[in-house]
Amino acid sequence: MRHYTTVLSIAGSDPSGGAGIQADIKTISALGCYAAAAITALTVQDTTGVKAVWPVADECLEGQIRSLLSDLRPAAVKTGMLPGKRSVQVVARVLDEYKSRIAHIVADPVMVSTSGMPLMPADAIEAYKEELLPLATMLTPNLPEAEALAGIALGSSPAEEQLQQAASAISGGTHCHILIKGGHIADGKMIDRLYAPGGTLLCRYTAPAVASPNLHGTGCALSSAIAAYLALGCSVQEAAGRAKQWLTRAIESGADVEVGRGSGPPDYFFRPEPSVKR
Ligand code: PXL
Repeated sequence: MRHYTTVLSIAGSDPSGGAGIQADIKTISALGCYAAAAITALTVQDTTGVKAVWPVADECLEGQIRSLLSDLRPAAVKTGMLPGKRSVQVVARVLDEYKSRIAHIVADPVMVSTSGMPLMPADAIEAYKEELLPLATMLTPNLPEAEALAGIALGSSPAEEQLQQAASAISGGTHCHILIKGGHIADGKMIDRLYAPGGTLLCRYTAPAVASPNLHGTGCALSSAIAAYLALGCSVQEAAGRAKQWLTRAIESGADVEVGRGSGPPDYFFRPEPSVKR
């Protein structure tokens, strides 16, 4: 029997197809893996922004994940939008039960949409740090998310030591690597920094800045691509590097494509990989 390399995304739905679970499914598929998806919330949204968020019932969320994990064997799990403290706890509890069967969890701490809609309430942050983070291989905060998780003010252009302190405060005593994304750092350099558990800087990733209005879903896509590359056997450092390279090319390819009236997504399928290696 042949097998797909399966990646499970646990995230919110973006019906415009740019971010959330739709971005995750496209990314995971484009990288040659099999995408399974458990939905944490429905959003009302188009390319101009998020209009409303409807969390799914905790029982429904738990049922989806439990059912998938007892049937499929995902090599990696990615978590995205978790719309409340209870959903963080439900996801963490079920993943903890199945952790011996899941090689990697990549946690994207989605807090606010690009259009400014809060996607995770403040009271969920402690549960996120205490219950989900210890299960994860990698966390992928942007600057405001790193600030909220670390409880350290970073401003818009933090020094290297401040970022390192934040990574150290977030990962604490866990085994979780922290990838602080550079998109919100006001130095124009777009450097992503990967820190080992404990906060030692492992790698700085740079990519040519691409001028594109179509950046909707790039955070979701990056964490899904990292999960896919980990599932395919890459090291943490290699997975983060390859994911950024792939995303940069997807952004370049989608830069002049119009999708709706607002911010469109990158071109996830600029170069799809086959899903079964022969
Ligand atoms: O990009 C963060 C994000 C994640 N998940 C869902 C979203 C968004 C942003 O709009 O809608 C479902």
